[in-house]
Amino acid sequence: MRIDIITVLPELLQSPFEASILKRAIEKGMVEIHFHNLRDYATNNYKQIDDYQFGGGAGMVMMIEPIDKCISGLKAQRTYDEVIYMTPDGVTLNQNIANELSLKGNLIILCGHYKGVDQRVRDHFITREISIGDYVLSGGELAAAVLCDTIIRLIPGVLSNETSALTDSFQDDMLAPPIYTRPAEYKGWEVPEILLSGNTAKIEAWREAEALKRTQERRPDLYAKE
Ligand code: 6GU
Repeated sequence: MRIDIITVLPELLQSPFEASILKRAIEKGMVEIHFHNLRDYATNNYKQIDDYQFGGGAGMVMMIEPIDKCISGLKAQRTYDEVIYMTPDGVTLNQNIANELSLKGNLIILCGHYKGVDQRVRDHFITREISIGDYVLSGGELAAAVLCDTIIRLIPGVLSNETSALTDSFQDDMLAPPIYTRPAEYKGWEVPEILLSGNTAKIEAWREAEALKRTQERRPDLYAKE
């Protein structure tokens, strides 16, 4: 998989890809991340990438020309499956979207800033608009990092067996059950006995029941979908 990220603030985005699972996925050659500083595609002498909005109103708007130059330049080199715009008014990200995107080959992610981009960018270049939740961030960069993390960890071979995505919360519209590790007793607080029993069938049944209970209590909206 190859992901091209277009941003006005590449430095805000780089560190998540320099640690942990994402770093390992890149080092193993399973994913390539390329950052493109929109400022490098500015067309006038002032390196301008934003301007006042027509009709008046507070806040700057990201101009179409630098974005066109960047996206069209990338598209001339390879075919992209999706051109994604990170924006608070997009479709809210969930595990289904992450699963779907993890199967793609090449993605472009455009990070919104200021008031957002000229509507013509959305009309003519963007294939999908994604938000990460109902709250406002200063820009799309942190949202893009979240999106990339959810996608990349799902690429086959990125996670080892012990970190398998199959047992994650949300993977089957269920939260994960409680988990424990050694010691079996700490300050008198004990681990549920069944987990120490070695009876895998009973342990599996207990985990399923606990996951169900947790989902009903904490996320009745997920439970209703079943
Ligand atoms: Cl994708 N961008 C911004 N600026 N704020 C957000 C968001 C995206 N998702 C949730 N809030």
